[in-house]
Amino acid sequence: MNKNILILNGPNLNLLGTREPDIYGSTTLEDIENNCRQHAKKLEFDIDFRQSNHEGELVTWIQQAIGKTDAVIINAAAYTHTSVAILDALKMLECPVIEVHLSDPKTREEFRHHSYIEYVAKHCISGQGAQGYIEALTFVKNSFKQVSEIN
Ligand code: CA2
Repeated sequence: MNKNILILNGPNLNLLGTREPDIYGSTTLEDIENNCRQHAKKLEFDIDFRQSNHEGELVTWIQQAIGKTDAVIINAAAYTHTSVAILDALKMLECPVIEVHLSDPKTREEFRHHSYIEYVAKHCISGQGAQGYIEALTFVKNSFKQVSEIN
């Protein structure tokens, strides 16, 4: 049976590809979703790809994923640097959490250097643009393979 992967995107990422292409590239979030769907098919994953500008909605979606999702890939956008609420919700998950950023926040303004997501993330991919989401899916696949090899 295919594994279920939840891919969450935080505020403003719905406007991706329309501004600041020097930092975030010209790929739209819809392009990223389509690329993830194609790659997920090869990896035999079912993906649920979502974006919200609202912290509480992201928290609710994470809560709904408890016990139902095999991994969460999250680009929490600006909430990465501010949201204890998202961190607390992610802590309730038993599945792996992978943090993704299009840019590399650690090399940008100081207020982007701290990540709350980092406390729970099994792995973090930054600065790879849209390709980071594909790498995150591949990372998840490889970690499932390793677990099944051990068992
Ligand atoms: O690099 C990333 O993926 C970020 O998570 C993007 C966030 C930023 O606050 C983080 O520090 C790093 C910002 C997303 C803003 O999205 C835009 C969409 C359209 C045009 C410009 C920005």
